Amino acid sequence: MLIDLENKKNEPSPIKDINHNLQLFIMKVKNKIILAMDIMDLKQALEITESVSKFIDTIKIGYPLTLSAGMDCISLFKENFSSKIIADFKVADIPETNKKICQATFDAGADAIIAHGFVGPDSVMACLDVARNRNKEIFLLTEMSHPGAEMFLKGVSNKIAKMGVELGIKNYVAPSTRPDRLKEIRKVVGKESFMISPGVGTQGGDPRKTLKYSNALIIGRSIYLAENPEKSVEKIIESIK
Ligand code: FNU
Repeated sequence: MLIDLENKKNEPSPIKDINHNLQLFIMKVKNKIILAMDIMDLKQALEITESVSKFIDTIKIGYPLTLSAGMDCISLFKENFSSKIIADFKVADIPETNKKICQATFDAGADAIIAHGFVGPDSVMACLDVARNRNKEIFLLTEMSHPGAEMFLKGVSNKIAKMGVELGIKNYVAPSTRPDRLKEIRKVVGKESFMISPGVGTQGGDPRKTLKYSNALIIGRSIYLAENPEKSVEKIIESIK
């Protein structure tokens, strides 16, 4: 069951000392496509990114690549491709540990980090504080795109998004695979927020439908596993014109 925000209006908010101006930046994404580079072989990851680099200026790097190639690959990709790097570390720990994870990630050169919202406002604030101090950004993950997210996350994602708004967060992640949920989450975060969506292509999400509500698509396998990644990106760009 979805959280009915209208009926929860009178509930006291658990969030105190909110600074609505904590996050002021909105990322610009070329062609509305963020490349999810999850290839675990560094050489191959660099080659494929190179082949699509004229269309892409934002790359999402997560555990698959950093755990196999090391954190240095963040600045390597950033410099090689003059790209913004979103570190998809789905940060979900106690505040003190979240702080350390964000510090290390921004030290490695990331421009933004994805943090889970289900851990609550103190943990999210810890990420936001580090980001604010370094002029970096956080993306708040509301609901995930895979089928299993229906069991727990789907039921609380409106509430997570609402918490993000109360914390002054401007960037969100929401699932391309559930346009109805994208619509709902967009309503909660408002039209000024910046929403990016994974789950496009291989997981079943449709680029056009997704961009009705989201600002940019996160795409991995439909590009990097394609026989011709460059053509694949061109086709996606054509399909969203
Ligand atoms: P592709 N990703 C996701 N769903 O798929 N960060 C989420 O809810 C989420 C993500 C990531 O399917 C996933 O880890 F919060 O090959 C992968 O890196 O296009 C990318 O988005 C999707 O990859």
